[in-house]
Amino acid sequence: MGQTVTEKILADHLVEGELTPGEEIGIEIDQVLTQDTTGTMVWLQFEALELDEVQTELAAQYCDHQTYQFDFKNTDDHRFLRSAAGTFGAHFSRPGNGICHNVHKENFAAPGKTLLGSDSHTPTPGGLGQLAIGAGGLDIAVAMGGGAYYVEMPEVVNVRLEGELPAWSTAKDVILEMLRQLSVKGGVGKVFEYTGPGVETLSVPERTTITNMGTELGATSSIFPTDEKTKDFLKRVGREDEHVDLQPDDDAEYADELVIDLSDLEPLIAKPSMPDNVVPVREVAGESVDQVIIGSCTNGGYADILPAAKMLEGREVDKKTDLIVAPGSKQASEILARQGWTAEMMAAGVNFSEATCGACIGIGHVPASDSVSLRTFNRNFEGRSGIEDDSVYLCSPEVATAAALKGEIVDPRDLADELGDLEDPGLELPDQYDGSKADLIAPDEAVDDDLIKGPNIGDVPLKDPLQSHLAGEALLKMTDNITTDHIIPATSDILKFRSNVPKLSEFTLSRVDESFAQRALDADGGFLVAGENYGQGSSREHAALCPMYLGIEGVLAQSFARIHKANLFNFGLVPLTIDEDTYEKIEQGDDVEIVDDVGDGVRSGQEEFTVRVNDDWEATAQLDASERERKILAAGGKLSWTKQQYDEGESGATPADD
Ligand code: MIC
Ligand code: SF4
Repeated sequence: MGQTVTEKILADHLVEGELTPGEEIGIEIDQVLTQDTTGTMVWLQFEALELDEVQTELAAQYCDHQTYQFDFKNTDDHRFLRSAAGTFGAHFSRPGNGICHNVHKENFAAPGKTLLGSDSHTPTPGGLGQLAIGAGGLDIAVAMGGGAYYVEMPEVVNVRLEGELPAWSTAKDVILEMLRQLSVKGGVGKVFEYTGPGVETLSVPERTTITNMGTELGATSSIFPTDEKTKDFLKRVGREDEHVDLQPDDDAEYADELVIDLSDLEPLIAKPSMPDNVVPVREVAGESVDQVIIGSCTNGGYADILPAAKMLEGREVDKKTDLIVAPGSKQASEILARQGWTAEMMAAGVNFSEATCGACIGIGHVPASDSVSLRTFNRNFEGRSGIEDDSVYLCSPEVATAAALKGEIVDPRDLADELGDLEDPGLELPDQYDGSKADLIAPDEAVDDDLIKGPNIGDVPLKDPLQSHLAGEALLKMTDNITTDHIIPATSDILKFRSNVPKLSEFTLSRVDESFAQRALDADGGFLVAGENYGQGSSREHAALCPMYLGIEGVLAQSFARIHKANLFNFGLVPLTIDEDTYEKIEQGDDVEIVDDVGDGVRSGQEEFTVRVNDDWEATAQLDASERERKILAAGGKLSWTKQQYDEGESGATPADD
C-alpha cells in the first residue's frame, strides 16, 4: 500500500510501534525548538536529568515572547537561556530576533526532518514539508537527550485544494474556512495533509500560515508536499541543498478527505472569542475598529507585511484607529527597512514594533476597555489580549489593513471599489532573505559554558508516586473548551513567574475563579471537572505543573486536548474521561472518590474506574493511556520515571530504550 507524506516521514523516524492510527508510536527527533516562556523549565529538566549535551541534530533556543523585559525576572530568564544553550550545545536567538516559528522557518526548517517544539505552533514548517509537532517542555528535554518522542499515531486527513485564490482572498481564509467547517476540536488526533492542484498555487509563506493555524483545529500537525515552490523558498533563504522531494504515493490511503476550492473563498474573519467563530467579513462590516495589529507567527513574515505596506503607500490610517506592525522576525524587519517600506508604513501612521510575540499574549498593546481589535494572529481566546471582555477578531493582513484605513471592518473588495485606486497587493517574496545573523548565536560561538540562574529561577518540583486511594473535593467545575490561557494565563504580570512554580501556582485558574489556588491548597488535594476539549491551546506544561503543585490529583473531563493530556501524564495527574451525564450531574464542591485501587489499576492496564460522588451515586470513568503513559503516571510523572530508569542502572538509557 502506498504512503502519505506523513507516513513516509514517520516511517523514516520510527523507533517503536506501528503506523496504525490510535496506536502509540515512538519517533526519533532531528530538531528541537524551545522559546523563552517554556524554555526555562526545559533546561531545568534537562539539568535535573543530569544530561550534559544536546543529542539531536539541532536544537534552537529562542527568546521571543516577553522580549520587552518589563521585569528583571524576564531578563534573568533570557540570560539563563543563553547560558543553557551555550552549556548544552543549542543555537541561541537573542530577544528581539523574532518569533521562534518565523526564525526557525527562515534558518533551520528542513523538509523530511522531524521537529519537536515546546510551543503549540511548532507545526508551522509543515508548509515546507517538515513533520513538526508541539509538545510539553519535559518531552522536549527528553528528546534533546536523545530519547524518542511518543505520540498517538494520528489519522492522516487529505485536504484537497482545488482552484486558485481569487483577488483579496488569502491563505488565512483557507485556514479560517477549515476552522469554520471543523471547529477548534475538529483536528484532534489528526494530521492534515494538503494535496491537489491548488497546492502549487501557494507559496511557502502562504502554506506556513495554514500549517501554523492547523494548531487551532487541535491537530497533531499539518503538512504540505514539497515541489518547485519549496525549492524556490529554500533558495531564497540560502539553503537550496536541503530540498528533498516529498509527495504522497499515487495509491496512498487517507482516513478522510476534505475538498476546499480556493476559487470559492472570500475574505473571512473570526469573531470574538474563539478562532472557529468564522464569518464572511461582509457580515460584520461597519463595526468600528479601535486597534489593528499585523504580526505573529501566523502572519508576521515579510510576505504578510509587504501587502499591508503596499496598501498603505500614499494613504493614512484612520484617525481613531491605531495600527501596529510587529514583524515575526528581525530579518523581515531589516529587509523591509532596507527597501524603504518601513518608512512608508511609518509615514502612513504605523506604530512599528520590534519582532516579538508580545501583544498576542497580552504583553503590550492591550486593547482599551470596551473596544474592538483586529489582529492577524491565530488565537482570540477571551482575555488573552490582556483585558477581560475583550473583542478580538482574527483576519488576514489585507482585511486588517483595510480596516485600519477605513476605521471600521470592511471587505477589502468593497474598500477597493470605494477608493477606486486600491489594488490587491498580491504576494511577493524577497529575492534573498539576507538579513544579518548577528542575533543568532551558534553553539560554537557560545558566550557561556555554565548555567547562570537569577534569584527567581527555582527548582522543578517532583511528585510522589501515585497513591492507591484518590479522594477529594471537585474543586472547580468548568465548561467546554477551557484553554491553557484560563489555567495559567500568559500576560506579563504572570508570565514573569514561569521559572518559579510556587509563585506561578498562585495564579492557577484565576481567570475562572480567583479563589481557586487558595482553596486547592486548603483542601490539600482534589479534582478538576471539565467539559469537552479541556486544555486546548498552548503547550505550556505549567498548566499541569501548577495544579500538581497545588495538590490536584486528577481531572475528570469529557475530552482532553492532545498536548495538555500528555502534560497531565508527565506531571502525574490522572486524566479520566467521563460521559455527558456524569459531567451534568457532578457539582462543584461534591466529594469525589475513586473506588478502585488507582495505583494497581493504572499499573495493570485497567481502563474503567468507578467514581463515587458524595457517597451517594457512582459513575464510570475511562483511563485512555498507553503502557508507557501508565508507567509514567505510576511513578508520579515523567521526570521521576526517567530518573528511575537511570537509577536502575540502564546507563546511557534514554526513555526510547525502555
Ligand atoms: C501561545 O501562543 O499560547 C504560546 C504563548 O505561544 C504558547 C506557549 C507558552 O505558553 O509559553 C503555545 O502556543 O504553546
Ligand atoms: Fe507567539 Fe502568538 Fe505565535 Fe504563540 S501564537 S508563538 S504567542 S505569536
